[in-house]
Amino acid sequence: MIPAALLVLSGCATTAPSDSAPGQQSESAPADESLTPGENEVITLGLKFMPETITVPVGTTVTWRNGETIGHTITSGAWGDVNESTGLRGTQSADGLFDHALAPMGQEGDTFSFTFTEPGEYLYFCQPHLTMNARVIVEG
Ligand SMILES: [Cu+2]
Repeated sequence: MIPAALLVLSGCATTAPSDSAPGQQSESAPADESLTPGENEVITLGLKFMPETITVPVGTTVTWRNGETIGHTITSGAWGDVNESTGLRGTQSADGLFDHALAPMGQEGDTFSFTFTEPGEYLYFCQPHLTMNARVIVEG
């Protein structure tokens, strides 16, 4: 169990200087808090959408924010045949409602917003990353 203890110690050490993030963004939230999705917000992190299912009232603008330094896409359309052990989807079919190339965190274009004006279930995915499969449920 010594390795686990070392991991805990190093984790504490790396979280300490989180207040000194470069001030490109006007919000002064601590770094760890900035990786927590806000209301009507989805963050891309660890090749996942967080949360993977978000439920909002009709007329809501949902914002996606990149939480890591690689690009993603926010591509509307059905996905399926997700492998239970790997999380990789087997099928995808873009439907053209929205398709945004999300820039890496900290770069221009690292957020994307879309307003849902009709109730329904909207599936979307990230084109290059087969683990990134999510949905927006819009309640009327
Ligand atoms: Cu991605």
